[in-house]
Amino acid sequence: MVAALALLCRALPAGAWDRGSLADYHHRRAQVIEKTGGDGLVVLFGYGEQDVAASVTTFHQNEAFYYLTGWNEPGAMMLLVPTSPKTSPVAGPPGKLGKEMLFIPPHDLRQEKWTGPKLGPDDPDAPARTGFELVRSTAQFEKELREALKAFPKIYTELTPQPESGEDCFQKDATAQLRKLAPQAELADVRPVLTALRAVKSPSEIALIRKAVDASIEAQLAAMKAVHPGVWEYQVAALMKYTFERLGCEWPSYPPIVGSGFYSTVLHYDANDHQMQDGDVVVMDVAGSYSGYASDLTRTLPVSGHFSPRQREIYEVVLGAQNAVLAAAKPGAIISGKGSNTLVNIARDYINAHGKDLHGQPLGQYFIHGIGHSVGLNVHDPMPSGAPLEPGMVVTVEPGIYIPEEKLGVRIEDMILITPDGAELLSQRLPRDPDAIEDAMRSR
Ligand SMILES: [Mn+2]
Repeated sequence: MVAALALLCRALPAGAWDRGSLADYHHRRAQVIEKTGGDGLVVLFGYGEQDVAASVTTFHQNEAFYYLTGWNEPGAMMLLVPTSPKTSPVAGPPGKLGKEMLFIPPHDLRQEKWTGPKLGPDDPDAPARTGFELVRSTAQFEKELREALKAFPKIYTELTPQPESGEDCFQKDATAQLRKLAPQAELADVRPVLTALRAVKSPSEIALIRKAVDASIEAQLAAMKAVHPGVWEYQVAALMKYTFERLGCEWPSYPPIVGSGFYSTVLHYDANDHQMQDGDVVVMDVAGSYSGYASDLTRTLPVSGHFSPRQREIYEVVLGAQNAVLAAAKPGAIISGKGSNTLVNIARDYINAHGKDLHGQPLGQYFIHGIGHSVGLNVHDPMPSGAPLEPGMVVTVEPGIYIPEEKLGVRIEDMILITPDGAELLSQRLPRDPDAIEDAMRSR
């Protein structure tokens, strides 16, 4: 185990935030201009310290802003100007990216004693470090916006909040600020374009997701060795966070859920404050993010190290449903929505056809959530609803059965990458089979 960790440490430099190639972000900006038709400016605001309560938590960037800039410091803005047949500001065939500007706060040397050295807009290496040819002070944003509006009286910006990011007031405030600066401009929502782009991952994004998954697999394996009667749920959650963070993840992708006994049936239980009892199962929905990219994995273990016959029966129904969905996951398949052959229906049909509750009723009624979701910069990444799967999409497959009457909840959650002819199980290395799970627990 120690040797395996040492190997992984070499493969995953701890604490390194990997932005990959800055050309990738430039390419995305060019795509946004093309997909919006190039008939307007694109303006996005990054989060400020106050938007993420930076006094109590680590700063994390507005995901839409990060997706297009790779810029991870507070208080920044982005302005994209398309080319225009007119000479101003950038001549060229319409619909292409003409000018791209990043605005960052000017140096505040007194504050930098607290925050450490920051990049300033006038630093000679600002373009090289940001990938923007034009880096300006935030104080110049208004002037540059007014200039650009002369050629394009339309602005694409975020008009809908990002609910998956826990956003509350940020988007409203940003829109109000823009309306004040450009009262004559027509505002259009850039979110549908960003949602479509973000749903299909680039090779560099997939590489980061693999790192998040690999570190989270190690956390799940460590938990398999640590679970036994008398251990507290929070102790397992702490071990899992420790494990993926020491492998370079910066934070949990969502509040860790470690629920045993009755709490294995509570979907968003995150108090993790019960002691595990012999004879119960424990659901561990815990995973970390690597360089901003999330992962999402769940395993269900018998606390004693051995599934009871009833626990194994229910576990195998969930596993069978997951295998049925994995076999059906390929380009063109639909996660949920209209039509009978969606992935969620495949799972529900399987569950209904196998096993019964204590009253002789089918088990489908105990599968009470969706079968999967997109994963990327957010653990519930935006994805056009009802859209068919495409190569490059990364989604979870997570059937579950929750029977409170039996204090028995089972969820098995893995992540897949859609490939041209099927799907790759990214979390292949993490045991799913009940015998393999018991083996992994026995080697503790
Ligand atoms: Mn999930």
